[in-house]
Amino acid sequence: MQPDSDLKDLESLSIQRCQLVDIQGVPLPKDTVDSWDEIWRFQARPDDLVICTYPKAGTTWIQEIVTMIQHQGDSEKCDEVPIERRMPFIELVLPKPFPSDLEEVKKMPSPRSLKFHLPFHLMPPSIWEQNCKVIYVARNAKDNAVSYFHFHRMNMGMPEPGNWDQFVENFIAAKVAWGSWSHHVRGWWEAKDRHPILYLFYEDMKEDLARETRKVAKFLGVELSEAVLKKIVQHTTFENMKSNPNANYSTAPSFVLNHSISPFMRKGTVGDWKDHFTVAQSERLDEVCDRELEGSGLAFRMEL
Ligand code: PPS
Repeated sequence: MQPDSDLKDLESLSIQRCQLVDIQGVPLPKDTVDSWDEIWRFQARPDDLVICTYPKAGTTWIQEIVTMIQHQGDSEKCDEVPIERRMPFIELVLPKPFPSDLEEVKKMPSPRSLKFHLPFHLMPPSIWEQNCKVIYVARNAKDNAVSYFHFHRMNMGMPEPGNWDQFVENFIAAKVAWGSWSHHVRGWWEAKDRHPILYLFYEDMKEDLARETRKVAKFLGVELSEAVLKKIVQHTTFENMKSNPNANYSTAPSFVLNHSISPFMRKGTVGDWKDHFTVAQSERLDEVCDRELEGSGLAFRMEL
């Protein structure tokens, strides 16, 4: 969202790890909560496309797929703007003097694509008043937690994660930014029958990217030839996105994201949780998820 010159000026700054403050039972970064009235009053337009996930569930991946679909597989056009500046992240409010996407988004021409991580009940009501299309991606809780842990290590604006054992306790207790994983995936799952929401799973995308990309194109009302579909799938594999500076967050300010601690594009797999969770941690998270997802019909694959 910000012009390059603005970001370069900011390179001399540093950032502090944020504090979390509860809003309607969901811990969010303090600066987000301080701007909550403005976020809640966010004015959507009917042709806005919304992308929402629990953090680390595949946002960047679906953003790149959507942009490729919007540009009919033209990868140069897709990556004209680095991913972190392509779609405003509405509830991310950085401390001053960092610029806020909330201001920039008002000036953006339509149609806009917008990024959120909010649980369903905290989404600005105008999204539903304007009947915006939403793509939601969910990822199994354990891989999601592992990815979130490493993201906390490398993102200097996130709360201090502590070690894995400490982080996983906070994750299970929903004491992490954006709150409970199970409330998030369930809230959106139940909302999908009342609103134009395409609900995707990270594991399905790993299993068959072409099939899931076709679903996205259909939802967006875009016709794709088989040749274009092939280009999109090729461009959005983990390996290709990892080596693409406009999709791998390497152009984001380095004082915020430190890729030498852990790269943003880390592993991109299903089942990495097995190398992190103890049996006891795994069973405790299963127990919480089973209880909180009971009766929802939601099921996640933990391996492929
Ligand atoms: S964020 O910060 O919340 O926007 O992060 P998000 O993009 O949601 O999640 C990052 C994780 O998604 C993985 N990723 C991918 N996996 C497979 N294929 C592709 N193309 C892809 N692109 C991003 C990324 O590697 C992070 O997962 P982990 O498990 O940490 O590798």
